[in-house]
Order: sequence, then C-alpha cells, then structure tokens
Amino acid sequence: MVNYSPRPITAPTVLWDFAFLGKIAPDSYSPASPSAWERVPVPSAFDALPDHAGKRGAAVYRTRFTVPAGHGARLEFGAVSMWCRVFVDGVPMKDHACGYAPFIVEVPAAQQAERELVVLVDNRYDFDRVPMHEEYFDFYQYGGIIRPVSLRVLPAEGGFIDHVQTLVGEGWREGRIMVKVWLGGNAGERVALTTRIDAEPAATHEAVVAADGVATLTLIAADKRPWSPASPVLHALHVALSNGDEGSVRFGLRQVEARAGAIWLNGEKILLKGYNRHEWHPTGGPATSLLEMFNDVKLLKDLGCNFVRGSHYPQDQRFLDLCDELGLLVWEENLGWGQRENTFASAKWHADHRETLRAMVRASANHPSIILWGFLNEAGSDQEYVREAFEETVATLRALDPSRLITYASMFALTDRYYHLADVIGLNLYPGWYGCEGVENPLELIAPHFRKCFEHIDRTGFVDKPIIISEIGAEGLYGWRDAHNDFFTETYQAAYLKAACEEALGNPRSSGIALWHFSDVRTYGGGWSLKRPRAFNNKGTLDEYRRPKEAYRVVQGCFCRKAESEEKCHSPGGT
Ligand code: ADA
Repeated sequence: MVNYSPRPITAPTVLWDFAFLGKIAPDSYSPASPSAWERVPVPSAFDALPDHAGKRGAAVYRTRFTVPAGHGARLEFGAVSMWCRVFVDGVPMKDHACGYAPFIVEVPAAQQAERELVVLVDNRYDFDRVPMHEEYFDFYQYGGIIRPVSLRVLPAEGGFIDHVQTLVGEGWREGRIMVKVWLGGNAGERVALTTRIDAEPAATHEAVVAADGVATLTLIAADKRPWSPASPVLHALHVALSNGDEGSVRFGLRQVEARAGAIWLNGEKILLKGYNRHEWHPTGGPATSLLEMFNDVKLLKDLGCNFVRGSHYPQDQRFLDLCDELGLLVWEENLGWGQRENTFASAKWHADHRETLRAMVRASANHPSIILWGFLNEAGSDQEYVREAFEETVATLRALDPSRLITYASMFALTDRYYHLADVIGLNLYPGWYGCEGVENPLELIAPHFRKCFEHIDRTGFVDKPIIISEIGAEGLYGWRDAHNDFFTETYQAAYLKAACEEALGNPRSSGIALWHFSDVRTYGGGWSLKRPRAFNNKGTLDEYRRPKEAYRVVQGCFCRKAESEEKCHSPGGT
C-alpha cells in the first residue's frame, strides 16, 4: 500500500552487486551466468558513475532481501531505466520498458526467508523492445535502478490493501473526501475496514461492498483546514483490514477547477508561475537525492514560483512529497517527447504507455500538490495519427481520477486538433528563439505571438478553456556576457524570460507560465547535440550546479510582483 515514508528494501548490505555486461543480448542473460561483480549504491544510474560514464549496454544489479517464510511480498520499484527484467530467486518475474514509471513485482511465498533479487537493466535504444524511449529526446536517458526500491510483506492469508486513493473535490470545505480502497488477494466481496484521519478516533465500516475489488467510502475530516501553496496543510488517513493489513496515505483538502477561461484553486482564480524541471543533477544524473530535490524546491519558491511542471515523465515520489509539504502546485505527465507517426503505429508502445499511465496515477493520486495530469509532450497533435492515443489517455485519466484537470503541451498552437480533449490548454512557444533567423529584434516577437495564439484559440471555440504557456525559453551559457547581448548570453536570456513573463502574467487570457527550464541539463550527445553547446540544454535559469544566471533576479522580480498577497516571496540568506 502506498505509504508516505519510503521504505527501502531490507538488504543486508548498503551496496548492491553490480556488473556492466556491455553488448550482450538481454535474452541470453541468466542470473546463473558468471559476472565480475563491483559494488554500487542503489538508487544509481550506472552510466552517471565515473567508471561507466556514457556507456550503453546491459548491466546487472543484485542483492538479497528477507520475507518471512510463507508470506508473499511486493517489490515496489520507483523507476528502472530504460528497460529491465527482474528475477527473484533466479526466476524471471517481470519485464518493464519505461525508465521513469513506477512498477510492482509480485514475490511469491517461499519456504526460505532469504531471497535473491537480480535486476537486468539495459540503456540501449531499441524501438521494438523499449518504444517509449527514443534517441532524439532532448534529455539524456540513462540506465540503472534510478529511484528507490521498497519491499512490502503481504499477509500470509486472506486479502490485503493494494492501495488507497483519496479523492477530494467540491466537498473540500466540509472536509469531505472519497476514499477508494483497492483490494488484493482474497479480500472477498464485502470487507470490514477501520479508518482513522489524523488523531481522530478510529471509525469502523462493516461489510463494505468491494465492487470489482474496490471498496468506496466517504469520510469527513474534523480538521477542515485546506491545502494551498501558501498554507500546505496535510492530513493522514490510516486504513486497516480486519486481518490487520494496514497502511497510511496523506491527503490535502483542496479543489481545482477550470472554468470561465481560468484555473481556480479552492474557489479562487489562480495564476500559475513556475518552471519546467527535469529530475537531474550532475553527480548522479537522474538518481537525485532528497537533499538535491529539497534544494530545488526551495530555489523554486525563492524564485516566486507556485508551480512546477514535471517534464517529461512520472515524478519521483519524494519530490512530490516535498511539493506537498512545502506548497508547490504540480503538473505531472507520462513519458513522451515529440513522438510522430511511427511511434503511434507501435502496438508495444500503446501497451507500455497504457501501463505506465495507470502506474503514474496509482502512485501519485494522493498528492494534493498535483493539480494537472499531462501526457505526450509535443506529440503530433496537429495530425490524425495521435487521435486514438489521445482519446484513450484522456478517457483513462478521467476514469481513474475525476478530481484533477487534464492537459498536454502542444507545439502546434495554431493547428492543434485536440484542444477539445483538454481542460487546460498548454502551449510550448519559442518565438524570438527558434525560427527567427534574420529578425532584427527577436524579443519583439514574443507578445504578438502569444496574442495571436490566444485569439486563434478563442476564435476556434475554446474561449472557456484556460491557457498556460507550458514552455518558453532561450539558452544562456553560464558566465557568457558580451557587448552584443546576443543569443547564448545570460543577458539575452534574462531579457527573453522577462518579456515572456510580462505577457503571460499580464494578459488576462493567460492562466500562467512554466518557463523552460529550471536548470541546465545534460542532453543527447554526438551528432545530435550540434544545437546544444556542451551537450547540455542550456536554457536553465540556473546552471547544472544551481548557480544562478542573470535571469534569476529578473524572473524573481516578475514572479514576486505577481505573487498572491498571502504568499510572500523571500530570499533566504539575503540572495
Ligand atoms: C521543447 C521540448 C523541451 C526542450 C525544448 C528546447 O519544447 O518540450 O523538452 O527540448 O523544446 O529546449 O528546445
């Protein structure tokens, strides 16, 4: 069951065995094959470790864990990149083909308590085997167990709580929540449940109908303080089955709505001010620490943000926990980057996309910080071939979680065919950066282009839908300034972001902005990187070490001028 503190796997050693296997065919591997073992920490991206930096191929991680004899268990993987096959006691249990989505491996009961876990990972691009990852994505795709692995021992007999989903909507003022208890094992058609919110007395619910394995309850929290970025009040819900299986989730009382062309949080119109953020740091690549995530959230808050877009994949649960606790609204999306027709023609891609979308919602649905579900960044949304995937994705998200808004980031503002599916229209726009060869003053392109897009959207029948600028940015190389203030200088970047913020925050048709990007991040190398100096996407307002560029102060000025009155921008340490 989802719990709010990550429970690391109970391995006997801190480090796991690791071996880089190189170009072997994954199917030729067996845990019985001999390997030359090293020791590495988990989580880790093996190709971010100095000994293996930049390598592509197969690799294997191995450890031991204990489960009381006779009990089944679940291994819950935060993310393994890009492809993996998980073996328990030498037996292949699951293949998984999305490097950023959480997944579960069922561990069958055994006579012995000590068990062996082997994870074969592979970071090679292979469209047939791993169609969700393609080589042209503008961020470096690593290999390894990049997020925490946790273990959950299941009851020896009877049913168990698979996970608990809290749904908060129009009842937020009264403290009313809908709770869905997803059951596993032989829980039966009626279950007895005990619930407790915060430190309130426990409540018993006899013979709750578990239709299709889901028992639904409506509960009222005594403490009705709402959750908001300015006051992120969290509540705890504990749920237990009569056989003692139990767990806790956190939730917040808040409602998000899209109406009259605006986004409303707890009944008040809200302007989103934020950044896109990749989960990435130079030390460990995508395997970041809680401290690094914490520092990023603090920097975002210092910049005056109330919003972050988790580009371009499901988020680390620890990051979402921080957003819940520190008060940052989140757009979480399923993995996607600019896919075109060949991707949508792949049955394996559809199956993997479906599985990971569900896994994202299952893992993240209780975070009050998440207000928007997104999917498929910059896919071919001006074309017919995305229709099936877009319609199915939206229907799935609405069925799984009617309490949040749905969006996708479009790069086809004037020709997009699917705005009707979204609650919030997200536009990725780069006027004054891409495609302005020969233009004398590219900054002057920004505001008129925004207006043209807004007018097009209103004219084509979507006047009631809120619009946000889901990406805009320019490259600024850290430390690069010169008298021309030309492209790639910190100065042009700062002026660019200022112009974008002023229009997006000042134009009443806009509900906000997510700047591209929070920090510089490693991207594709070799020939792919000709437009990416250093093989980095340098559009960060901070560089990769989180050193602020000129744009930092400028954006802070824009966002803080627009700060909600109850939310003060601050500058810790006088920065
Ligand atoms: C796109 C894309 C981003 C990044 C950006 C850029 O909008 O969604 O991931 O690649 O362009 O820097 O060009």
